[in-house]
Amino acid sequence: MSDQPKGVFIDDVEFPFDDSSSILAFTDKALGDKIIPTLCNDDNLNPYGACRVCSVEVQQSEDAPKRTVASCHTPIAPGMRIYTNSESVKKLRKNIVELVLSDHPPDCLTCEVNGNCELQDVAASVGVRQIRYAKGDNHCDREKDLSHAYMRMDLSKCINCSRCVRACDEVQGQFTLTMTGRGFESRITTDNDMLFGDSSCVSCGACAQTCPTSAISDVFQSKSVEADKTVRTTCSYCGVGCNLEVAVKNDEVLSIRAPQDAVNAGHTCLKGRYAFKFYNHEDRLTSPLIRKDGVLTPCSWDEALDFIKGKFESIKQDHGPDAIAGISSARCTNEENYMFQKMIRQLVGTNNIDCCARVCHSPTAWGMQQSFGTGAGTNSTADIPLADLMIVIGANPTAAHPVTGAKIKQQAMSGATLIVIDPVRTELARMADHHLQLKPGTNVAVLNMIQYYIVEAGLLDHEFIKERCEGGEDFIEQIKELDVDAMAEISGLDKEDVKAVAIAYASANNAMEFHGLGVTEHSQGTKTVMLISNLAMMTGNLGRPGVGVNPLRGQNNVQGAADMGCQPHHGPGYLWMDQKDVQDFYEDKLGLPTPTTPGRKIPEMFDGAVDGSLKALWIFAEDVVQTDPNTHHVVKAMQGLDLLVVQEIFMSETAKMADVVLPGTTFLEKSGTFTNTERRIQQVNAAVKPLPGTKTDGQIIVEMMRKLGLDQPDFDAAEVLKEVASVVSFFEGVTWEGLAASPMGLQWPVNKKGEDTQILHIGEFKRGKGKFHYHDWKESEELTKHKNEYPFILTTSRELQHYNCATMTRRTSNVQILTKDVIMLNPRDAKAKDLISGDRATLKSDRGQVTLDVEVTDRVKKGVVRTTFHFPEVLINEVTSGVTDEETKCPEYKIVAVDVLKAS
Ligand SMILES: Nc1nc2c(c(=O)[nH]1)N[C@H]1C(S)=C(S)[C@@H](COP(=O)(O)OP(=O)(O)OC[C@H]3O[C@@H](n4cnc5c(=O)[nH]c(N)nc54)[C@H](O)[C@@H]3O)O[C@H]1N2
Ligand SMILES: Nc1nc2c(c(=O)[nH]1)N[C@H]1C(S)=C(S)[C@@H](COP(=O)(O)OP(=O)(O)OC[C@H]3O[C@@H](n4cnc5c(=O)[nH]c(N)nc54)[C@H](O)[C@@H]3O)O[C@H]1N2
Ligand SMILES: [Mo]
Repeated sequence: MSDQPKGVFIDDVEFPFDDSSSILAFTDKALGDKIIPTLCNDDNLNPYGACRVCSVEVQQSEDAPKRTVASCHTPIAPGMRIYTNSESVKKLRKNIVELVLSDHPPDCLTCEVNGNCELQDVAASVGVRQIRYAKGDNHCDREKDLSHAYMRMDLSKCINCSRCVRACDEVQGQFTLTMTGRGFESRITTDNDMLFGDSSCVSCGACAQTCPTSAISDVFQSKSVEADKTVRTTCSYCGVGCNLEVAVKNDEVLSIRAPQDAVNAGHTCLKGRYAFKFYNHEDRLTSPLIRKDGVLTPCSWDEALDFIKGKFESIKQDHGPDAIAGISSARCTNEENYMFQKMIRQLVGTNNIDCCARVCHSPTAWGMQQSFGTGAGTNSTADIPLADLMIVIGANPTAAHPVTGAKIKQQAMSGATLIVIDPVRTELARMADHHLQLKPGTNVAVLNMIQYYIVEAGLLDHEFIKERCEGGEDFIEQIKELDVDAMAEISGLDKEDVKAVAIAYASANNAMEFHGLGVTEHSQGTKTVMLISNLAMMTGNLGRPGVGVNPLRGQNNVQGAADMGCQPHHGPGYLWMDQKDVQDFYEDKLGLPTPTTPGRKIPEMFDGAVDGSLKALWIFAEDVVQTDPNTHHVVKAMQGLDLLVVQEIFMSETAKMADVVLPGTTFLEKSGTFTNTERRIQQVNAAVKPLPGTKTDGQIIVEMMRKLGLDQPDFDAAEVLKEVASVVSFFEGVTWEGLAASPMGLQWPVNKKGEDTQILHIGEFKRGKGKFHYHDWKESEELTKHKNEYPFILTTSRELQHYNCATMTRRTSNVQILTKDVIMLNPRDAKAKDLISGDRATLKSDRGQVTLDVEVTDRVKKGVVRTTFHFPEVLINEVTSGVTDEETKCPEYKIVAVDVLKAS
C-alpha cells in the first residue's frame, strides 16, 4: 500500500497526482472548473504570484502544519492536502479584494464594463458587495489615453496586476508596456511614457484581452453592450490560421478575441483581432454588375449569370473550352475552391484553372515534392519550443505571420540560436545571432556555401543520408568542388560568417527551418527550396518534433486551394491530370467528363489573352491588376479578353476592368474550412448574415453550375466536404462534425478513423527515399539584361498592418497606423541621389515607373531598395518584371533592376 503513488486531496476528496505545474493548475484540471478565484493569473502567462487572491491553505501531508500559499506559483506535490475555501482563506481573499477596490473608481461595483469584468466577478465570488475602505486618491483621476486606433487606456481602473505588461512581454515579445514607480505610485507606462498610439505597440491586443478590468480595452466594445452570441471561426488573412471568437449583437460584429484552446493559444495580430470593419463597409459590392455602354451597371443575378453562360457557350463553339480559364481564390474556403475547379474542369471542360499559389509558394510545393514527395510543410508551429536553432530564410514572420513570428521571437529570447538570411534587416534579423544580409537573388550561392562548410566541417549525419536518402554521395562530391570565394563575392557576404552559420546549423540537436517568398519568388525559387531540403536531410533534421522544412505559406487557404485542385496540372488531391487513370478516376467519382488537354498557368493565361488564344477569364477573389507583376502586361491581358468575370467583395483594380462583377461575401458571413500552413484543416463559421444584395461565394458558384447544366441543391459546406473526402485521399476521415469537435482542427493526412498527422516523413519519406539535388547559382535574367542601365536592385515585401492588395485593411483603422508605401534607401545611396526621408523618388525599370516617398535607413544595404505593394496609388507592379521561376512560373517579385531618381 505504501508503494502506491499518493494522490492529492482537494477539500478532502482525493485525486490522482499528475504533472501539473502548480496547485492552481492541478485544481483547475482535477475539478474541471475554476473554483479558486484569481486576479493576476492568466493561463497564457507565467505564474506571477502578486495579488494572492488565489491563496489556499495546504498541508504537505496529513500531519503537517497548515500554511497559506499563493496557489498559482506553489508547486503541487503528491500527498498534499489543499483547502480551497477555509474560513481564513475566505477572509484573506475578501480583504485583498477590498484593498484593491480601495484604489479603484468608487462606482466599480456598479459600472457596466462590457458586461464582462473579471474584477467584478472576483469581488462577487469572495463576497465583496460594497467598498469599505476610503477611496485612495492616487490614480482614480488619471486621464484616459485615447490615442490608439484600437485600444483605450484608462489607468484609473488599473489594479497593477501586471497582466498587460506580461502579455506584452511573454505573448507578443514587444516590451512596450512596463510598470514604473513604487507602492501607490506604481503605474503602467508605454515605452518612454509615450501616448499609447505613438508607442512601439503592434496592436496585437493581448494586453486588452488579458486586462481583468477595463484599464486597457478594445475601442469597439461599447460599454454595457452584451453580445447575443459568440461564434468561433478561423481568420482569413495569413496562413497561420488563428482561431477567432467573434462577439455578435443584432447581426453585427462587436469585437473579436482569441480563444485559448487553439493553434494561436489566445493570441492574434492586429489584422485578425481588429481589422474586421471592412466586412460591412459602405464600399462593399452589393449587386451584380454588367458593363453596358462601357459602364458597370447593376443587374439581377439571373441577368449576370445568363450573360456569362451565353458568352461561355459562344466561345466554346468558336474556340473550344480551352479558350476559357478560371483563377480561384486562396482567400476562400476549401469547399468554394473545390466547387470552382469542378465548374471549370467538369462543366466548362478545361484544365485552365490556377490560383495565387502560382505567384507565391508554387516553388515550395514543387521543390519539396521533388525532395520528399510531398509539397507541404513537414512540422508544426507547436514544435517551435523544441527547436535549439531556427533558421529563417527569406521570410519576415513578425510582419507576415505575426503569431508564428512572436513564437520564434520568444524561443530566440529563451536561448535558441536564431539565424536570418535576408537582404533587409528585419525585426528578427535585429535580434538574430547571425544575420546573413545577402544581395537579393543569391540564395543558391549562399545555401551552396552553407552546404560546403557543413561537409568541410565533417558535420554530416551519415546514417540519415545512407538510410533515408538517395543521391547523397554524388551531391557531396559536387558540393566539394564549389568555388566559395566566388560565391562570397556574388552574395556580398563574408565567408567566415557563412561558415559560422553552417557550423551552428549542423551542430544543433534540433534545427527548424522556415522560409518565405525571399526564397520562392526568384528565377531559381524551386532550386532554392531543394537546397533547403538538402540542408535538413544532410543533418538529419527531419521526421521528428522540433525540426523540419517549414514554409510559411501565405494566404489563409493557399494550402487548401492547391489541395482542392486549383492548379492546371493537379486535380483535387494532387493527382496528375495528364494521366488516363486519373481522368478515369474523376469521371467515375463525379459522373462527369474530365478534360484531357493541359491547362494554362496564370502567366500563360495572360499571355493567351494578349495573343488572342484566351477569350474568357473568371477571376475569383484575386486582384491581379494590383498584385501580378508587370501591370502594363496584365492590363493588356484584361483588355484583350472578350469576357472578364470578377467575383469580389470590393471594386478592386481588377474588378474595375470586368465585364461582369459578382458580389461575394467575406469570411464573417459564410461557412466552410480553411487549411493553414501546417496542413491544419479548420472550420470557418458564419458570424453574421450575408450583406443584402450579396451571395456567399459557394452559392454563386453553385448557381452558375446550375446554369451550365448541373442540377444540384444550394451550397452547403458540410455536403461539399463529404464529396471532397470521397475524392481527396488525405481528407478521407475529415467530416464537418469531426472538425466541430476538434478545436485544434485536423492536420492532413486524416485517416478513416479521423486521426490526423502532426509530423510528416517519420521513418520514411512520402517518395520513399529523400532525394538530394545539386544546383549551381545563376544570375537572374532581369539583372543580366538590365543591371547596367538600372543599377539598383528593388525587392518588394510586406508590412504588418496591410494585407496584399489591401482592399480589406485599407478599409479599417489600420490606415491610421500605416498610410502609404514608401521606398527604403541606404544613407549612402540617398546622399548620392541627393534624397532625404520624406522626399519623393521615382523608381524606373524597363517596364515602367512609379513615384513614392523616401525613407532613408540602413536596414537595406547600398545598392538595394525595398518597398511594399499595398497601395494602388503607387501600383508598384508597374515596374516588376515578367521573369519567373524556371520550373513553376512563380514571378520574380524579389528582384527588379531599377534606377532611383529624385522626383521633382
Ligand atoms: N501583414 C501581412 N501579412 C501577410 C501578407 C501581407 O500582405 N501582409 N501576405 C500573406 C502572403 S500572400 C504571403 S505569401 C506571406 C509572405 O510572407 P513572407 O514570405 O515573409 O513575405 P515577404 O515579406 O514578401 O518577403 C519575405 C522576406 O524575403 C526577403 N527577401 C527578398 N529577397 C530575398 C533574397 O534574395 N533572399 C532572401 N533570403 N530573402 C529575400 C525580404 O527582404 C523579406 O524580408 O505573408 C502573408 N501574410
Ligand atoms: N510586388 C509584389 N507583388 C506581389 C507580391 C510581392 O511580394 N511583391 N506577393 C504576391 C503574393 S505572394 C500573393 S499571394 C499575391 C496576392 O495577391 P491577391 O490574391 O490579388 O491579393 P489579396 O489582397 O489577398 O486579394 C484578394 C482579393 O480577394 C478579395 N476577397 C477577399 N476575401 C474574399 C471573399 O471571401 N470573397 C470574395 N469574393 N472576395 C474576397 C479581396 O477584396 C481582394 O481584392 O500578391 C502577389 N503580389
Ligand atoms: Mo502569397
